[in-house]
Formats: sequence, C-alpha cells, structure tokens
Amino acid sequence: MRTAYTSTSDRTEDRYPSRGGRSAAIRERQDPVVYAKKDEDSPIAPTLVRRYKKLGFLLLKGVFSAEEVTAFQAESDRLRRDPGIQASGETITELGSGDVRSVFKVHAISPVFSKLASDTRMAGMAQYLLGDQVYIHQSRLNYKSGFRGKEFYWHSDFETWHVEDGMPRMRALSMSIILTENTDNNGPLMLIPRSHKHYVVCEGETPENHFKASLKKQEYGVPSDDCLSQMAKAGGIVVAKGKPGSMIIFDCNILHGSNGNISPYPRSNVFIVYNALSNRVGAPFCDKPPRPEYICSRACIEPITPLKPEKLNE
Ligand code: 6CS
Ligand code: FE
Repeated sequence: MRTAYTSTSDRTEDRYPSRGGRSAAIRERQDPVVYAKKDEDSPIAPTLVRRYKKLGFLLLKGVFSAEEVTAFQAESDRLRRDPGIQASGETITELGSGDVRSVFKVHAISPVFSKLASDTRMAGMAQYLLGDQVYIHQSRLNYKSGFRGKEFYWHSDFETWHVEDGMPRMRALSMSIILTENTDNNGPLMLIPRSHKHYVVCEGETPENHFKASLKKQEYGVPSDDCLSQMAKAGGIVVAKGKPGSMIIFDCNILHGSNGNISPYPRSNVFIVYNALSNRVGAPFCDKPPRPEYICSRACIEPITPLKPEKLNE
C-alpha cells in the first residue's frame, strides 16, 4: 500500500490512490457522506439531509438577506481591487486577460468573511453534517469576469485535497454563497448528482508546483473522458443557478466544474471548505511537497465555534 512521503510520523494508509502512473478507474467511496448522529438536534430538515446524502449537494435559496449580501459584495469588490492583495503572490489571475480569478484564505484576510465562516448557518451546518468539530481547510472568492472568465474543468475536490494536500478521508464539504446571480449564461456551477459515491482515479503524475498552473487551468487530477461519460450517464448534470444569497453545499468528492463566461455578466461566489477536525491533513499522497498555507490550512488548524447571526453583529 502506497503511503504519503514526508515525515514518518505523518504517514497514513492511502485509501484513495490516484495519479502516480495509475490508469483511469472508478472505485467505490469508502466513507460515509453524512456523519450526523440521528438523535442530534438537526439545523436542517431530515428530508434535506437525505437529499444531500443521495445526490451529494443541496441548493438552498435565500439563506442570506439582501443586507448581508450587499456587505459580502462590497467586501468581495474591495478584496479584488486591493493592490496589496494583488501583489501578495497569493491571488490567482486569468491566463491571457490577467483578470483576478481567485483570492484565497478570505477567512483570514477579511473580517467580513471571517465572521461569515463562523456563522452557524455555515459552520453549524458543517459541524452537524460532518459529525465533528470543523476547521477551514480552504476559503476563496472566485470571480469569473464577464467576457473572458475561464472555465473550471470537471474534477473532484477531494482527489486534489487527498493527493496534493494529504487529506486522509472523505469528511469535508464546501459551502458556496452566490454573490452575483448565477444564470444559464455566466458559467454557473455544474454538478454530477450521485458521483460523490464513487472515487474516480485520475491518470498522470502530479507536476512540480502544480498549484501554479492548476488554479488557472486544471489538467492533472481530472477524470478521463470515459469516466466522466459514465458518471454523467448515471447521474445527469445539474446546473446550480440562483440569486445572490443562495447557498450550495456540496460534498468534497462530487464531480463538478463550470464553463467559461463569455456573457457580459460577472459570476462570483465565495467558498468556505470545512474539514472534520479528526480528518486533518497529513503528508501529501504524492511525491511532492505540500501546497502553501493560503491554499491548504496545515500549520494553522483551529476548530471553529459556530456563532448565531445576532452574536456576529455584537
Ligand atoms: O485545487 C484546489 O484546491 C481547488 N481547485 C478547484 C478547481 N476546486 C477546489 C479547490 O479550490
Ligand atoms: Fe472545485
């Protein structure tokens, strides 16, 4: 059994081998999707929990008020324009146009998004579904500018987080809040329902400093055409359209992607990725060093205390 490479104390069994010269394949998921204990007080209706478990995602409308959304949009614009953030080396720009594509670790650099990450509508829900204390594995703003915003090719986040970050098991999820209306036309998130129950082994070797290329255009850690066809045939493809303030919760292993945006309407979302504290990252499951802290929390892993909105405003 292949193990992670850096320090011996960090080594754990590789339950989900991928890349490293392997052939494309579809394997079964070995972990639960919902870890909530049945008798716990649920922050979400049981029918929605069942839907999430079955499909691998949920689209919840109107989770955040118009006032809250206005504050998120203003903060998102401020971060995108901030010269210090642009010069930090931690901002991802588009190939060609140079437009800002992603700003990472927004929970650490922005008071507004730090509060949001602790909001019980996010952190409380994550804690419930993952059945553990949670910490932020990654956070980011994606700005898909009008006219020239590029696509995010099909992928499972977990495949990358496992191989490149050393996340041992599938016990993490993403929450994405829609900041500008996501329509049919501006490159909305597309998901393959039920694909989270399988693990798609990817071909190829992880290149040196892969994150520098993959966050602009991902070419490794992507499923083969044949695996994608099989998954889409079985589950179909769903488009997560919605108005600002809607929230998409999606399992760490669901296959998803989005098209480029040639419409005049920018499409932007804020993402917070919660991981179970018991599932903290170890050494990567590839022969490359771990990715930097702004992409994957490793040195700074702090469990979050979910706060009610009224508390957040004090
Ligand atoms: O590499 C990553 O961690 C990121 N890449 C994509 C395309 N989705 C999830 C994550 O932010
Ligand atoms: Fe992703």
